[in-house]
Amino acid sequence: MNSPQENHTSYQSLEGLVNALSNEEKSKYTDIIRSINLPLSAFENCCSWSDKGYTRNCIRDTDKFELILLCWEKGQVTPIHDHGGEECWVHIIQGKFRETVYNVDDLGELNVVKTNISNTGDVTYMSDFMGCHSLENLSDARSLSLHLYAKPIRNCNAFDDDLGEFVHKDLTYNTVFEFEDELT
Ligand code: 2CO
Ligand code: FE2
Repeated sequence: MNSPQENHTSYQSLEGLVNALSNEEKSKYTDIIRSINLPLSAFENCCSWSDKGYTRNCIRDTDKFELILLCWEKGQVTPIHDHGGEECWVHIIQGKFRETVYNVDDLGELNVVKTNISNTGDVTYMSDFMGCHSLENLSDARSLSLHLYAKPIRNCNAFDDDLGEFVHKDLTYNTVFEFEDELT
C-alpha cells in the first residue's frame, strides 16, 4: 500500500511526469493523470498552433504510452473518432471543452450517448468499449489539453462528414518535444 505521502504526489515537472509513466504500471495511470499540477509554463515549449485544426504535439512516445499536448484555437473540434483499441486519459490544462460520446447502433447510425463539459484541471477517460467521441474547444480563447494513450495510437477511425462514414486515419504529430538532456 502506498504511504499517504506517495498518494499525494503531484507531478511538478514534465520530466517527473514522464518518468512516473515510464516506471509505473498502467493501473496507476488514472492516479498519475489526476495528480498533475503543472504550471502553464511547463508546456510553453511544447505548443504549436494552426488555423487548420488542433495540433498534436508529442511530449513522449514509447512502446508503452504516448503523452501528447493538444493545442486548440477557439472553436476547433475533432472529427468523431475511436481510439484504435487503446485507453485514453485527458487532463484539461487550460480551457473549457465539450466531449460528445457516441455509439454506433445495429443499423450503423451514430447516436449521442452523452455530452460532458470539462474545465481546467478536469480529467476524463475514454476507450472503444465506451464508444467514440469528439472533443471541442468551447473557450473564447486558445486552450490546451494533455492526452495520455496506452499504448500509443498510430491510427484511428474518424467520421468523414462528406462521405457519411468512418475512414481510416493515420495520426501524426505537428511537433516533437525534446527534453534538454536529450538534445544533441
Ligand atoms: N483522440 C484525439 C487525438 O488524439 C483527441 S480527442 O481526445 O481523446 O487526436
Ligand atoms: Fe479522442
